[in-house]
Amino acid sequence: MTNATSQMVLQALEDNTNPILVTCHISPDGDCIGAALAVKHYLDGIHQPCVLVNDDEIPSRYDFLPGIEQFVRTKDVTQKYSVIVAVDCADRRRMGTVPSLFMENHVLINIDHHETNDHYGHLNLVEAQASATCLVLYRMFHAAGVPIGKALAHCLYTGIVFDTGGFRYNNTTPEVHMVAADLLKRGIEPFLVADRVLESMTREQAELVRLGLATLTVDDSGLIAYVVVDHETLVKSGANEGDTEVLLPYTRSLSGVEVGILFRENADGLIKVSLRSRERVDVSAIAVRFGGGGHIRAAGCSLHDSVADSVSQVLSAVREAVHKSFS
Ligand SMILES: [Mn+2]
Repeated sequence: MTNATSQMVLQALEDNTNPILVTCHISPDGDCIGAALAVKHYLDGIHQPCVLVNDDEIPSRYDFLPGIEQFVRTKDVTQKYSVIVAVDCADRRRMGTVPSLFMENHVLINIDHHETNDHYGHLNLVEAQASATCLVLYRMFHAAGVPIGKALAHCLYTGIVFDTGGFRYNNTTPEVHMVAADLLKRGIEPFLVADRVLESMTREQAELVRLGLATLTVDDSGLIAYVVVDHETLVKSGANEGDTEVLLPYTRSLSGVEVGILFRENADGLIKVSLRSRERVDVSAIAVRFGGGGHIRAAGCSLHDSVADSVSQVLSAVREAVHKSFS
């Protein structure tokens, strides 16, 4: 069934005669960036012109990826496109304003691995049991005998490293290691990927950690920890909005903590919430209640409230979920 869909996706891309828009989600991460670039390298291989578009700036830690310089911001694109490939986006909203670049009669190909994916595409290659969108792409390329060169392998490997937390999360399946081994054979540099994706921190990010940790709060149960970064703090640190993710490990990693939460306020006053759980709580179910989505152990949502109200609303939902899981 899935195999049939992946064949249809490849067929649609091969038969296409129009420029293709490839996009991934707002606040782009390693899996979506790796997946979008992997699609680009595939399209290069079959001589199909494409453009890589995202609302947001691509974090500089991904500068080592081949083709990264081809990403453009939505606001800088004037043309409209009739063929779109969206990767790692659970729903249309995750694309931000990119859909404003779609022609009225467009074909949208949705390639993803989120349980909450609502099959918004005309073709939907959604494999919720896959550990990363890059793994969904690997399966598709591998099954079809698409040649996987070094550049393509580097992009796929990056997504897998990112979404498995460097082969540490519980989505690190035997398949993940077998695919990683196959990608390593293509001459990629695993140290480079691990260093840039998992280890490196800019001075601004370190400053953000210093300021952000001053807000680290563990609730009375000891099961929930959170950090709050208001816009003023973000500006003071000199870091970008996307950099705030560096604070997340300090919440869930605390001994005994089940759910870690990061609240951050953007320039428009929108409160973005990232949720991570350790073993029991389904944080995607919590995110969905606030109009967001994600995975069981990693999810996110946004609130149009004040910082204090957003914190209190999300905390009460998390407390309820934690209480259920531990009673
Ligand atoms: Mn992903």
